[in-house]
Amino acid sequence: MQTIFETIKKAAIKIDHAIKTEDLGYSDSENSSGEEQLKLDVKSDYIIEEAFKDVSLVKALVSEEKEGVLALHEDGKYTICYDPLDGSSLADVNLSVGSIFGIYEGALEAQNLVASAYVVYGPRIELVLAEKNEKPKHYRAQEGLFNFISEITLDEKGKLNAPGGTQQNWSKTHKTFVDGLFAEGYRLRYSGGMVPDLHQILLKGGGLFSYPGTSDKPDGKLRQLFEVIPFAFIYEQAGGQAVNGEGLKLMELVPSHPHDTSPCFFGSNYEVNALKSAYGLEN
Ligand code: AFP
Repeated sequence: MQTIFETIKKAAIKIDHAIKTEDLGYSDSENSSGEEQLKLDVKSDYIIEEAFKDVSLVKALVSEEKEGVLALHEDGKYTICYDPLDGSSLADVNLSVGSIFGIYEGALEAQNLVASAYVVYGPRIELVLAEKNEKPKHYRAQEGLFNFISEITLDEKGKLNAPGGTQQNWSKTHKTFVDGLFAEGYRLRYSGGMVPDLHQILLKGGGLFSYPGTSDKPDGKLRQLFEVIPFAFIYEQAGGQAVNGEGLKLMELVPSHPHDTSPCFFGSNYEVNALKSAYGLEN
């Protein structure tokens, strides 16, 4: 797994350079979800594909920016599903964006995730790596090298509330629940970038990030393989919870298509248990 983590670090340095030096405009192509691609989306995807193509451990790559599976090494052990530049539409207003990696062994479903990682491209480049039975590890880049900072543990109860999705399309249950957290004094922390928003909750002791099913997006917006499952793994390894709002842990998801989405809630135990109660689910 260290070879894969080192490859992610090399790609991260190159992507950060591209974000800070290259054109932020749109390309003339769309991704497999029909979304217009930024030139940075395409470049970041290229950097990651090039980085992994000679790593014999990697059987295949699945990118949020492309349809299908890119086969690399027949005898490879892992399939890496990744979002090369999540929140890329925020780059042109100088907000933080990120890359997300899910490392799977076997069929592409949550129970086969063996490790995950994400990179935050902000004032500094930050990296979190997570493996089974270990706390997630936080690193910060300095002159191209990643220095270990600490292991990450979520408090039982936090202070931050990151409510995603278009509020006018929330269910009444969800609106009542979110308003209740604010009435308890939670602080709104939502940039529209999943990676920095979830990174902040992890590092600032906890809270809740929610992207529910909405009337316009009943299955949510965030992709299971590239975004939801990798972060669910990290939140559970940090001592928190990650659920879909219908009684399922996100680490039990079985996508039927590589680009399937899911409603998702990630957070400290107090907040996720409160969500389950509000949604009429048993704790
Ligand atoms: P973009 O990649 O289109 O900027 O979307 C970012 C994202 O996928 C994820 O990073 C955010 O958490 C989520 O969308 C924000 O969605 P809303 O703007 O609907 O809250």
